[in-house]
Amino acid sequence: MEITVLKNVLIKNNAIGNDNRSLFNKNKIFVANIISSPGAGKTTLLESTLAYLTSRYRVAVIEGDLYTSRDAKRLQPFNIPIVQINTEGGCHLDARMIHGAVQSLPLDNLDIILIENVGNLVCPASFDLGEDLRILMYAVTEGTDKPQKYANIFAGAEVILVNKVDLADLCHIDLSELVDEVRSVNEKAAIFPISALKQETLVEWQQFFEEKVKAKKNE
Ligand SMILES: Nc1nc2c(ncn2[C@@H]2O[C@H](COP(=O)(O)OP(=O)(O)OP(=O)(O)O)[C@@H](O)[C@H]2O)c(=O)[nH]1
Ligand SMILES: [Mg+2]
Repeated sequence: MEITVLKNVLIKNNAIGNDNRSLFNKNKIFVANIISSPGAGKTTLLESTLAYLTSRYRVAVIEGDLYTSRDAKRLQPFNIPIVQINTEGGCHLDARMIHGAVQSLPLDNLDIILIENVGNLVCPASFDLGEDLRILMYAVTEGTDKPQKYANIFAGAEVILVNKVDLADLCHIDLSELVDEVRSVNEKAAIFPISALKQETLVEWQQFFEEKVKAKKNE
């Protein structure tokens, strides 16, 4: 019985996710869903890339958090539309929440929506939000064993940003071993080792992202 209920939830979520995708496609908005465990560096990445992105594109952010608006406040200086979703304890964003959030965004005046999901390495894997790109951020401080332990979320990502590489030596992490572990559950994802605090490590990733945005504009 419980399994049936869960299935129904996911079927409904996927239907709304598809509606979101149609809406984004109609408006040629590129949407990225950024997933990670708590504290891997999602908001730091947004802080480091929004200056560049907003100088070229019309960007909005949807922030997912259990309770606070702290991440949204960190992004206020960029002066862009930001919607904060508080899940009140819920461990992921779902398509219905995104559908609600976009009602207050100027959809005919946007190129990119960046969604920061709730920090969690399990639940967000199951919920399609209607995004074009699913980005998993993973900090080296989390160890080399997690790709296989949390295989679902690693397998479902099109991009894996291996963050905090500046701390790799301190944490006794061998980056090539970590990449091999990621590859053991996801052969195709584009993998970028970065440090969200250091602009110079973000260049390749930003180029990749920008190409995706442009490709959607020209579809
Ligand atoms: N050394 C180092 N610290 C980082 C890096 N990226 C983020 N941090 C730090 O990690 C901490 C958490 O970063 P956040 O950006 O708040 O992480 P988050 O994923 O948004 O966290 P939640 O939204 O709570 O899930 C902060 O103290 C950041 O300064 C990095 O590349 N290197
Ligand atoms: Mg955050």
